[in-house]
Amino acid sequence: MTNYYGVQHGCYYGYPPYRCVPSISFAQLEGGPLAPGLKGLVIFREVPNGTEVYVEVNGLPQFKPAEGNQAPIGPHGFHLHEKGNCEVGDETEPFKAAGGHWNPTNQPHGNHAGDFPVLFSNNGYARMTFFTNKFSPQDVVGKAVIIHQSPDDYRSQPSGDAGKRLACGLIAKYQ
Ligand SMILES: [Cu+2]
Repeated sequence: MTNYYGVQHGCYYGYPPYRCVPSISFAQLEGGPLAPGLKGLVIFREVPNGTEVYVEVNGLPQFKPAEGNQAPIGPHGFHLHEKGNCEVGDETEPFKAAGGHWNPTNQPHGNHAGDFPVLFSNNGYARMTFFTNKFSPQDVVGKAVIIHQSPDDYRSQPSGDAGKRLACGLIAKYQ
């Protein structure tokens, strides 16, 4: 597909450099019943050898340390889930319709393409940028981004024991 300038999508990293038109996809995060004030944006941008993921979120719940066998609230597990469906469903177990982790190469948890770093809240605000070579921005169009109540342990199978789902966002193509 060509864009307005007649340039093929995808980056050409040689010469001339202006022919680079990175593919970009994005998701708007909306909190569910467990975090109704949560709003956020995730941007997936093609960069040399992979994808840069930028996320900015407001309205995360206040941190609560672990107590007994109750997991802490925050830092927040953050993943790609396989189904692009952000229906709330059961209000006590929201966003189950998004399915499990997106795991196209059948890896153990901790190495799923959709395993992301946790989000650290700063009075409800979090921002982070990281790099992954496990997918391109187009690969994740139609998947869902989920923020969880509790941290991912990158160990429990299949999903890291990150607890309930606070927010969901459907990934769409930007360019
Ligand atoms: Cu998840």
